[in-house]
Amino acid sequence: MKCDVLTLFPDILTASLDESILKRAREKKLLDVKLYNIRDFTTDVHRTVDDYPFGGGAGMVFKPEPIFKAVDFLKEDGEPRKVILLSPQGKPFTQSMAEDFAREHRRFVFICGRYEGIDERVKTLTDEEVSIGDYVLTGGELAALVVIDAVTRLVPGALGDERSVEDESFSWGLLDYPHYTRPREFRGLKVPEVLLSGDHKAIWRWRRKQALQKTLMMRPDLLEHVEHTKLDKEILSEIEEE
Ligand code: 6GU
Repeated sequence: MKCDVLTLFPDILTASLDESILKRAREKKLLDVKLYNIRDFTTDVHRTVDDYPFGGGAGMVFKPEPIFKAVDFLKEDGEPRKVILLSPQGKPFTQSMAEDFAREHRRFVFICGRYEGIDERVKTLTDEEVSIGDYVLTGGELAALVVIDAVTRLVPGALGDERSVEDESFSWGLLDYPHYTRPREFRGLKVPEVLLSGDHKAIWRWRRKQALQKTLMMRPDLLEHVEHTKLDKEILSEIEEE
């Protein structure tokens, strides 16, 4: 994944990009993130990025000029880019959107909004407006990180073990099943016997049942999108009877 991030606070992103999986992905050239400070694209002596809202009201509005200048600058090399505005008004970011982004080999530009809002004309520059959930953040930086993180771990080679992507939760459309490691017993809490049995079919079934149960309890809405196999239906009726 190649992306350019336009922000007033590049440092919010640097710490995360310099740790763990994202750091390793960058070292392996699987992830390329360039951070640009929008303030560097201002032209006045005060480096102004915001202004009062037309029509009045509280708060400031992000000016269009520096953002247009920054995007023009990025587009100079002629490489096609998908421009994404991060804002609470955007389309909800989902795992399936992350999968689409991971498949696309274009560059991405993430514009991180700030203040009470952004001049509406900036949207003429963007291909998509994306939100990471129904709550309001002080800016789009954390959202950009969330998107970069979720997409990077889907890039082949970014995780040590590729099975972890396929195995887990949302790739089944369900929440994840519980995990255990050593010791077998810790403070009186035992690891479920089936996981020690070596019976892979029984383990698979137990995990599927746990995932179905957890999803039924925490996120029943997710089950509407899951196609249940014969075994799922059998497990679900078992759950119903319990
Ligand atoms: Cl993308 N930006 C802001 N400021 N708040 C958000 C968001 C984005 N997604 C959810 N809340």
